[in-house]
Amino acid sequence: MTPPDTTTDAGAVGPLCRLVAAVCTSMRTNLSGPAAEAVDDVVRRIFGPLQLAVAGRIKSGKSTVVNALIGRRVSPTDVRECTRLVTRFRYGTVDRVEVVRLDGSRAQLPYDADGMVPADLHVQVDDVAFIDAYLTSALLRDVTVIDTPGLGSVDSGSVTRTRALLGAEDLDEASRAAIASAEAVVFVLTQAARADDVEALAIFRAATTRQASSPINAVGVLNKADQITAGSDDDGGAGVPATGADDPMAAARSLARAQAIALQHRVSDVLPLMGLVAETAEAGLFTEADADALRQIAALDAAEREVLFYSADLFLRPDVDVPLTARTRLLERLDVEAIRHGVGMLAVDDRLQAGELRRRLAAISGFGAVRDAVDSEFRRRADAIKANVALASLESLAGASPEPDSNRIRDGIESLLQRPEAHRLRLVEAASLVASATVPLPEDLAREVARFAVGRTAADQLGRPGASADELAAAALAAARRWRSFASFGSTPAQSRVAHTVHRGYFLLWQELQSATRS
Ligand SMILES: Nc1nc2c(ncn2[C@@H]2O[C@H](COP(=O)(O)OP(=O)(O)OP(=O)(O)O)[C@@H](O)[C@H]2O)c(=O)[nH]1
Ligand SMILES: [Mg+2]
Repeated sequence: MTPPDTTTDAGAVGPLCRLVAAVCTSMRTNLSGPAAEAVDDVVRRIFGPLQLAVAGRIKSGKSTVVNALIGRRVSPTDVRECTRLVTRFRYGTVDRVEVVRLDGSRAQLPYDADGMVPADLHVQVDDVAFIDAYLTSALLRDVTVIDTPGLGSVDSGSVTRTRALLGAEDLDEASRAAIASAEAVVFVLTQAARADDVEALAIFRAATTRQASSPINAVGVLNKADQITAGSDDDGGAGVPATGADDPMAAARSLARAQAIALQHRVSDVLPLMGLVAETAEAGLFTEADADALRQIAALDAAEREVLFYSADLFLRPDVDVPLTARTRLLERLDVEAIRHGVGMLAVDDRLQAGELRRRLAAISGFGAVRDAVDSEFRRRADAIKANVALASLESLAGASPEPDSNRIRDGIESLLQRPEAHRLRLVEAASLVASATVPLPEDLAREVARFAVGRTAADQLGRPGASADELAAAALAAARRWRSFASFGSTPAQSRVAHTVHRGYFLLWQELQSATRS
């Protein structure tokens, strides 16, 4: 078997992944060449970092969010050819860009002078499958971040858009394949054209495995929060001025809540974000010169200053006593609303230096919550997420393979699922079904199943932080009883199957906790 990718540490590989990998290794010896190779691929992915795709409509700010996550401005955020291609940002000790052609050959390139993936790839774009960009970044050790081409079209209302939304022209085969390998997703949404966002999400789901987009492993980001104005749209009637000095995110937060409810079966939450500010702050692009420019704007006559904040055009009007180059830079790094907030911070304390301004801008950008979601919902749950995706890959491989391979793979899966320690895999699958409302359950039960399926410790799983082992055992037993009666009474056959899985999960956990307290 080809050795797994060793360019990363195996942080994501936990007991469930090891279990699936062991079953793969034992089943592959009886398989024919192509099936064995496909199983090797599954194993390679198990031992690689979590594959996190950033997806969304064209120009929603996907590349900007990618850069903020990586902490470096590497992915181009304007209209250039590589934005139409899938780019995988991977951990590597030597910075390099590899263009992977459809025939599998690779061409190496350096990053451009600005440290970005180069605009000119020196190859026919039609021949390119995707781009692998290697760099050192703490996040990339455990997570490969995949920047995806925008779904849908900016040309709203046109025939092109409708056809594009039907999926036919959205993704070429190579992009589709690269996206299909995603194990978790950040969906970048915007206020504008929300119907497009939702349809983009549906197209993305169609291009991925079922597991790649359920609330278990998908989170939404409401980007361009700085441009979201209350009352300008049906945003739940936030009634808060967009520029409210107290909470610059108030309008965006309210809209994000409404979107989270609308998309509750697709994503775990929708988090408001000023992506551009996050990128600038995280990639260290806010300099003393920028702080100086903000200070100069703060020193302008109040009326003159307010006119600047009306629009990007007015911000760059020629007759203002702050150098145009400095204002252009600010506009590119923060945009008008965040500049206004920066100026507001200086109005309170004009001694703030670039470092502190950067920290405060980062704090209002909403990026902390996005990073936490990636960390706690994806990176730390990677074992369960990856193992479940691997299992789904094996199931579809069984379906696609001729006999006797098909049966052998199915036998392997069956023997895996018989093992008590693999029950968590069934739980994660059940939780995905419930979270995506494929099997509807009352909201409190749905939340319980999700928590139980992906919690890292027994206390996490039972929602009892700080409880003693005895208390946890009692809670597990009580929950097992509750779910057994739910499985038997008052549920549909599909709900009953889920309830049996959850009941058995609690029962196994109770046994485990019992034996732990006895030893
Ligand atoms: N005001 C504002 N602008 C943003 C924000 N996030 C991104 N942008 C800008 O929106 C434009 C598009 O951002 P990209 O990151 O290139 O968007 P994308 O989704 O990758 O675009 P495609 O790959 O072409 O589909 C850029 O000019 C960004 O600077 C934000 O939070 N606020
Ligand atoms: Mg892009």
